[in-house]
Amino acid sequence: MVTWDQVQSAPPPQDERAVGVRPLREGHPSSRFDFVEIRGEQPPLTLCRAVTDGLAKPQKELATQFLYDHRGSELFELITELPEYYPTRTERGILEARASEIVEAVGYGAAMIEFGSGSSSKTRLLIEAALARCPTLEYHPIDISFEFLKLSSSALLDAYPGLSIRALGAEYFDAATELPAHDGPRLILFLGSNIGNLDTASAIDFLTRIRRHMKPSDRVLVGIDLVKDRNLLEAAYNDAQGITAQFNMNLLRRINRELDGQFDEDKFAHLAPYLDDSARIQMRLVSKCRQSVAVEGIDRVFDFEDGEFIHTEWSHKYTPATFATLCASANLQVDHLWTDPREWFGLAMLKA
Ligand code: AVI
Repeated sequence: MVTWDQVQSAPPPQDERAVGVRPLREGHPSSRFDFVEIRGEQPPLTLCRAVTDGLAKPQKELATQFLYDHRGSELFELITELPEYYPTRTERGILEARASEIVEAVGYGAAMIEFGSGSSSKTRLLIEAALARCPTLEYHPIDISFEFLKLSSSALLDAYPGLSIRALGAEYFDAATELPAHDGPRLILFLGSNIGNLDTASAIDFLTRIRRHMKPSDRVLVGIDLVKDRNLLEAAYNDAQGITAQFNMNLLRRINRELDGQFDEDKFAHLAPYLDDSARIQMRLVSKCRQSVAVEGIDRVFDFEDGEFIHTEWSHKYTPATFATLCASANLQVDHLWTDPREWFGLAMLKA
């Protein structure tokens, strides 16, 4: 058994950036667990830079990644359980019904690589289906959160004796160019409609990076939220309990806390309209009046007109055709699309 203490004894990633791959767990007591950190060539975007640059643009914006601090991640977990937020439970339903079929569509003895693995809770369905077919499985979760990787790896290793884990601490884009090697086929997972949060150019760039390293037997499984009635879409991002509003507003709280900002939450509102022409939800923080907000930590004052908004997130919705076009731009082909009976969500299997 791999204990929490054993996994926890992995040293945390260091703050300094260095290019390359650094094994952190030499001599670990469990030969079934390994952790590697991939450091990108670019230094990571800091909140300081994101605020300084993003709020100086004519269309003010804050980079989506800063929604996910500890509190933001907790709030997102709550979002996934909201009655209006259908994507998580719908994707889970598809996996419950189709996991064996999905695993069978990839060759015997495939390794699994997962981008943005988080708690890996939905992935368990695929892991179980794979282990029902083949007694051992190599799983490579990739997440920027070292904490999440440790926690979820410990639980998975305890639950599945046939599993071995080589966790990667990395940003998606850095990991996409360092796909873990495996002699047999690889099933690369990008679940949860996370692709929808990338703008179109970034989504193509991400898929292209993966495509460059794919063997003919490899497959990519992508979770996509499908275009549907706008009322359903807008309800999912403007929930009655106001949890999504708190998730969005947490960004202003974070700036106040980390950069000595003076944002008054009562003077901003959360709004997430569905934009028909680009088939995406836009999360906004709307200024309720004309105001100037100081952010003392970066020595800046930002002026807002009444009704002016800060863009915080895109959430793209696809049709089978628009998603196939996106994939074709990355030289990938949709081999199969599994959906729920209402066709609200899809799991697309891509091949090179
Ligand atoms: C993480 N991602 C897929 C969510 C989505 O649906 O786009 C993020 C989210 N933002 C607001 N609610 C959920």
